[in-house]
Amino acid sequence: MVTTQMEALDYRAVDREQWLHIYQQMLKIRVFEEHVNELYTSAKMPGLAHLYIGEEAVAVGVCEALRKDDYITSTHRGHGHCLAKGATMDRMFAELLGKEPGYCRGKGGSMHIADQDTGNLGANAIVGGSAGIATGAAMSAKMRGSDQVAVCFFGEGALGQGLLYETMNMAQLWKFPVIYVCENNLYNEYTHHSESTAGSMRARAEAFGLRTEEIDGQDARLVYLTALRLVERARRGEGPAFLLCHTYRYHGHHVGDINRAYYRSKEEEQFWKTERDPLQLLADWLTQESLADAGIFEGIEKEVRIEAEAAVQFALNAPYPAPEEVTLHVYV
Ligand SMILES: Cc1ncc(C[n+]2csc(CCOP(=O)(O)OP(=O)(O)O)c2C)c(N)n1
Repeated sequence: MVTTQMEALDYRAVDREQWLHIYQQMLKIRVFEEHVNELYTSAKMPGLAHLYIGEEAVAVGVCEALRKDDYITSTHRGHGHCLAKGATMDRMFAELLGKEPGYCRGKGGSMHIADQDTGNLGANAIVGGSAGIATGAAMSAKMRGSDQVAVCFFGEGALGQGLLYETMNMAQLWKFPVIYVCENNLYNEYTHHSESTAGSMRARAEAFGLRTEEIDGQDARLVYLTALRLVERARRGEGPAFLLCHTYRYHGHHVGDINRAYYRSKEEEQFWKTERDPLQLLADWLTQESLADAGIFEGIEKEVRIEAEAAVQFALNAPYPAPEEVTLHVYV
């Protein structure tokens, strides 16, 4: 894995509370999604969901570098991005269960969560579809003279979508404050990226002159500090960037993808879970640096689990939207 500029990053310049907050945010995503899996397998959740477990350091590292009024756009695998940008678990669960207090009044579901209050312009089930939305938001920020930044999250499968290159070209020409964050979790559905994506991933963005960083997406410290630099640079008007993060999804492409042996091995999954887990890596480092101990992690976990269980109950007990609302907020 290529790690650019790592030597120049000073982890110790960030205070302990911020690292613990990053750990807590990652754990929140993991616990949220464990509940999503449980809700799906116990037939309480309609539709399906694409779990983000294993990739938490990317969403949290990047979103922690953003302000509340900055924008993000997300993907079909978007729960982590929404939570990291400030969505609350109760309204997220409600949305997934199709309930009225959900972020889109239960009409969006897992793949279409948007939340204007936290700058989340929406998850998007169309692979690569949100590149235009994020780039447009960055263009708007520039035209309004605000110093907001937009982040476009997408999987490496979106590198096959032409829209991404049209928008990168425009963003670089007009110096839009947008950061394209590619989460390379190795697979596009059930196909390894090497079978669908020719050449170099980073060279695609470099060809347009975008500032490009390629990093270990399992190291939350590295993601956070690299994202901070790119965000500050974009805020100063120095233009867009491409952040390529190498990561891994622990679960299947979606919750129903149980038997994965035909496209990846159990050994590979085990390796990432035991050797490259983003929560464990951060916890180990904090412990080694004497910044935290087992008691602190236990306390955080207890808090997160209590919050998640209350949020699930809230969503299960929440009402469905009234049938007469079916065309409300629907545009043609
Ligand atoms: C335009 C488009 N083509 C195909 C699909 C079907 N599809 C859904 S997810 C997916 C794979 C996406 O892979 P990647 O972008 O790497 O994201 P990941 O699922 O790995 O997070 C595909 C092909 C789609 N949703 N949109």
